Amino acid sequence: MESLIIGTAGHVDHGKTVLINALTGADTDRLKEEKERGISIDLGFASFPLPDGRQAGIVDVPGHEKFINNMLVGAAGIDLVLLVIDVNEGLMEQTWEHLGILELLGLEKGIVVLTKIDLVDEEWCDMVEEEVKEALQGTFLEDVPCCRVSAYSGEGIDELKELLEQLTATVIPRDINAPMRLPVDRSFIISGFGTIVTGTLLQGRVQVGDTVEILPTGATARVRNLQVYGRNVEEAQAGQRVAINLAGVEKSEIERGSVVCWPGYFQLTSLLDATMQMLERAPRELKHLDPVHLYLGTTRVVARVALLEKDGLYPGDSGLVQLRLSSPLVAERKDRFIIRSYSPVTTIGGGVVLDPASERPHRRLRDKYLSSLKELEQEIIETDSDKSFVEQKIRQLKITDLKRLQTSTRLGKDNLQFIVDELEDEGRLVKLGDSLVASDILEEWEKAVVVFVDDYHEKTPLSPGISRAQLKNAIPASLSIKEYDSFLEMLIDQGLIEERGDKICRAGFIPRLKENEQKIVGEITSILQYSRFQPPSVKELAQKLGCELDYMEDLIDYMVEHNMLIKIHEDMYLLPELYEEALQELTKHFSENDTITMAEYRDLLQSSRKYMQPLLEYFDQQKITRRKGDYRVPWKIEQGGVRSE
Ligand SMILES: Nc1nc2c(ncn2[C@@H]2O[C@H](COP(=O)(O)OP(=O)(O)OP(=O)(O)O)[C@@H](O)[C@H]2O)c(=O)[nH]1
Ligand SMILES: [Mg+2]
Repeated sequence: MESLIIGTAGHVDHGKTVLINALTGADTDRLKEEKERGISIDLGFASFPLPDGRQAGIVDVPGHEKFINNMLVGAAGIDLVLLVIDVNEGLMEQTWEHLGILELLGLEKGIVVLTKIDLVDEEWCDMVEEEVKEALQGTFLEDVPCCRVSAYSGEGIDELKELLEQLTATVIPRDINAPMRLPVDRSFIISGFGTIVTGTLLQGRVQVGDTVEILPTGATARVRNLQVYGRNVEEAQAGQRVAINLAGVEKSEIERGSVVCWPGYFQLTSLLDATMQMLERAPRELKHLDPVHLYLGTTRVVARVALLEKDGLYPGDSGLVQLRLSSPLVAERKDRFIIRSYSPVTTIGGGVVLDPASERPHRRLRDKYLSSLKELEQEIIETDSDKSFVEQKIRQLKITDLKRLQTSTRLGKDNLQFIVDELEDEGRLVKLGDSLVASDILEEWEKAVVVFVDDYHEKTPLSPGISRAQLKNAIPASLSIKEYDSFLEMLIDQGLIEERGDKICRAGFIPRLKENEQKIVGEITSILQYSRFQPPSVKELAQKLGCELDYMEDLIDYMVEHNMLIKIHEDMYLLPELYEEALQELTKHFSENDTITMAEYRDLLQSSRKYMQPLLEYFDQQKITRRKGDYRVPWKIEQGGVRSE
């Protein structure tokens, strides 16, 4: 069953409540004080069965300027409006104020109703209608039908019902598959039942037995009973006026302005990026960081408006703003809000939320934020698509996974997945394992890594490459190990870099020696040939050849890397041919003996204990020999893989 909400608007005493009574038979002025004073104070609700079987709810709002707060609560969540004008008075102060509010809330449909026609003649009616039509030019109610009624005589009421039926047929139904969200407009206790809340279900659906969350307190409660238009139901859907009987929650935890919603889906926010429009009729300009009253849904908080692109917003102006709230509320992208000046309290403007979870206070006039917010604004105005919003969030977060993105965008999981897939297909984002990065940001990182590696090679041409840990500094974002590994793997796949051992180098990189270095390498080789099995240490080599120690170490590393040297120990390097010779001596010895002592080996190689110890340890390491007390035996592997003792 489709549902929708018809709102009312208009100056005090212009006949809204009596009109609703004529349409539905309900008296929406239920308070004693309302009866006594003959004016509406708080919101009233009535159900209105449309002739085609659909149900509508009608919201009666007070017209008196003192109760505009209540009107604002009622105006949130309506689908179309009856702008009620007393034909005797025409457009008055609150007619304009309500109209401005509805326009700022993005309402697009409505009917103008001239009331109390029993008190005037037709000529007067024609004249007032003419005037009203002219005055409404340029508003969302220009060229809408105008209906003349008398609630007393009943004249025009049937025509109005017919018009309503036609117009309601054009209302786009609310999304019943979105996460459930109900801004509370009333909460009260009925003895024997407990806490009851009412409101217009903005999106999604709710069933008896559901667990719901209440924000901002964060309390959870169970739906014990549900009523829609006074009837018990098992399920209520978006677009309906709903009364929920909640179990497990105190009345103090829930009040007008609270939000009843799916648990865990909605979040509180205190920082909103928005686009704001000032009313033409606003009494003065809004300055940077002016305090205001912000009305969103059924909530009202004090906020400061940071003007992001202008020094002042003048009546009729619009601009990007950041709303810094004094207490958090639930807001979603595309939510509309109204701003009233702090004191004296008058409606001055309103706008649309572009980003409900602004990451930090923006500095003014900063291009970076402005251009991205402008894009969002454009998207909302033109295509109403979530895509660019998602893309921007990904960019802001630098690297994110779906879960974090969902918290950040507040979009439904399926919807978000769909958008992410689309962005990936279009090449606008790239997946790094489970994480997402905007493709242009990834490109920047690629460039940064390449430059970093190139720079490293340039500075240390002898080094085979850079360590992974060191290379991570090239990326201007903090990546998890998993993300970093996926990123490097991608660069390796693209042929930009190569992994050699535990080092990363540019693909195809060959450490090269300069001419003078080749000469030094030659000299090192000669010295080592000459010193045979008593090679000088690296330090001694550096001294002998007049080089810096660091430099000599690089050269030696290079020679090891290129099999020009064998590293026996931190400070003992042998030329490969000498190593072979040493090995041959050992093998020869073992062909005739079962064991060898360090002294025996030393004599064989005409060396000294200082060198023999590291060399034999090296053989042990290589599993050529095995130490047994003071001597060594060959490390034999027997058939079947069992080592001999
Ligand atoms: N003659 C005549 N009087 C009407 C008609 N409709 C309303 N009235 C009178 O106008 C006065 C105000 O009517 P309400 O319906 O209470 O006006 P309202 O717009 O709800 O007023 P607020 O809620 O206070 O803003 C009452 O005294 C009604 O009796 C009508 O069609 N004909
Ligand atoms: Mg009223």
